[in-house]
Amino acid sequence: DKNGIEQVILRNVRGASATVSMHGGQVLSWKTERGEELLFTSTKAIYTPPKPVRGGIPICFPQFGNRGTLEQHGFARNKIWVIDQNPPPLSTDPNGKACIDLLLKPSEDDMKIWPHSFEFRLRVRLAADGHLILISRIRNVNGKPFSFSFAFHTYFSISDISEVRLEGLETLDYLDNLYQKERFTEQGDALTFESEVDRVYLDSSDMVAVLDHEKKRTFVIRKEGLPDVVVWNPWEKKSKSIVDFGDEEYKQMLCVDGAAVGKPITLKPGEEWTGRLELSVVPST
Ligand code: TA6
Repeated sequence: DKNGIEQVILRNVRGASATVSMHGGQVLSWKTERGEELLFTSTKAIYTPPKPVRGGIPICFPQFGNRGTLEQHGFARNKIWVIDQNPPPLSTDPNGKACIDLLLKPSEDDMKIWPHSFEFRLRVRLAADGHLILISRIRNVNGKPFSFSFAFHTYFSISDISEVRLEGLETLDYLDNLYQKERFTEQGDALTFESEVDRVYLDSSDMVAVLDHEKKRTFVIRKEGLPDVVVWNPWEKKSKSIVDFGDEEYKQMLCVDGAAVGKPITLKPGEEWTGRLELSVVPST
């Protein structure tokens, strides 16, 4: 990119593509075989580290949100990752080259602010059917036990926030960031949006769906190892207070994140955690 930071473009046999930046290990683009962009990035995004890029899929690790001592959403999204030359084999070994393995390990400085020896391996794969698969594997190399919270902070591109339904979170409890993270219970119907939403839904099923009425398409989010779902739209007032977010852009995005926030994950020395996210888009009636 213009800062000289390496980006990798994955392309599958049908011409779908995904762009992954070494800046934060962040997916910045996911396109259909017809070249249609499925992820939102702000026209005011800042691509200069250590600022995270507004949009795509920032990786929130080792802390989600502002619930701890680290910067908002932790440092992983602000770091420069490297391409992992010798990724350990995964059960679902990638076929073809539409796959990249990235690695983040703490520097000396990182160990000062978060004194844990971890290895974070991220595999980004664009399957032949256009599904985008992100697998995070975080290992406690040999230090003392550590705990973390995590989210794939996914910005979906949608036509109009007031025409979107989010299905799969009915009846769940959620923590509402707009009310001091207090716990509420969702009613029995799909979510629709008419004001700022900033919630962590707890212990959801492994699949949620974002229906974009105007585009007649549905994003399907499948997840493993990610019990919670973060739902965020800043709406008008909050958008105006975010420097790298256009005033009207809240109408074209919705964050629906596979996450592990309600109960932090604890790893003993040598233990590894895996979080898997599979995104697809299907025509909806
Ligand atoms: O989605 C939850 C949230 O923590 C919101 O409160 C909002 O801050 C959003 O993430 C974006 O955070 P960021 O640090 O990327 O501006």
